[in-house]
Amino acid sequence: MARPITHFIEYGGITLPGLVHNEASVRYAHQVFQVRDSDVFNLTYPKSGTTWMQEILTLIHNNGDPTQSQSVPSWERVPWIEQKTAAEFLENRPSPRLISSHLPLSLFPESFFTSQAKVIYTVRDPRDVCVSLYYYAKMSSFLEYRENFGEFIELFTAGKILFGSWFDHVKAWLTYKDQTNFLLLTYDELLKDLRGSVLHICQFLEKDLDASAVNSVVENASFEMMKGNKMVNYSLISEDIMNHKISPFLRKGISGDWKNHFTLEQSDAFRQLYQEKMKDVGIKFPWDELQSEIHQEFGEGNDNAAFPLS
Ligand code: PPS
Repeated sequence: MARPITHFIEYGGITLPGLVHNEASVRYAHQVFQVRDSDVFNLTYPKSGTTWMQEILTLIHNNGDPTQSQSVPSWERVPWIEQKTAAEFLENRPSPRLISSHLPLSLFPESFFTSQAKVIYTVRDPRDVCVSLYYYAKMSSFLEYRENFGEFIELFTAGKILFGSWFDHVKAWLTYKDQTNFLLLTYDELLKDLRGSVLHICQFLEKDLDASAVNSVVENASFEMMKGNKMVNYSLISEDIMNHKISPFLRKGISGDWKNHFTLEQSDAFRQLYQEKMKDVGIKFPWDELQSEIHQEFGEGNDNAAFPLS
């Protein structure tokens, strides 16, 4: 079946899908939106854990009570400021507002920079982001897609993809890492220790949850629970926009799936690009180590998947 014609908009040097954005909506986020000191931002490059954090923040906000998570779609509870519906969802909402955004630093609301609002920035291994985005582009009708994964990696590394380059996004936001209103998390640490991460987020937000509330956050924000929750698994969206039979939105929910998709040649090329682009960042991510492991473990010229598939 032919994919419907995809419509994109350009704003401030990045490309966004026209289905939920237009120039006015991004300009509104950038120049008009009034940030409040009590706002909490869930900030990510796409496919890095946005939906997961929407769920975690909603549950923390509700002291572990899952009623809202199970009755209101995630994109209404923690809406994106850059989307067309932002003003409708956010302007009259009582504080504290929970807000999502994929915007790069350069397009973030101007009013944020004089506010005390808090930002949680979740970063994921860019190779896993690329794989997740590949399947998302495949199942959705509004994104740039290439069936050939090598060609898709090229789109991704060139930043010719929604919200521009992963490298530019992450590097710019990491300049904020030492600010007291900025919490840097990785998808990997959420996976490894969800409870510890929830406690860390609660501390950052100055939210004092008792043990049973924390248990409920952890339980309801698990991959299995979210996969079964139609308010967060995107099954409410019509099939011609997102076809979950092609690939579910909540697909695998793991770290390292890139090893099943990148050839050694592709992973070597990516590692070189990564090292070059990220050399001045001054921060170590869990996936930085893996990059050199691969190089040691596999000689050049092996064009099978970088790790055994088992
Ligand atoms: S989007 O479209 O930008 O909002 O996507 P985003 O939510 O950032 O990323 C989707 C990926 O996050 C995974 N996910 C989770 N992983 C583990 N546990 C939980 N609870 C969870 N919730 C969402 C989701 O499965 C996508 O990753 P992949 O690798 O495609 O499975």
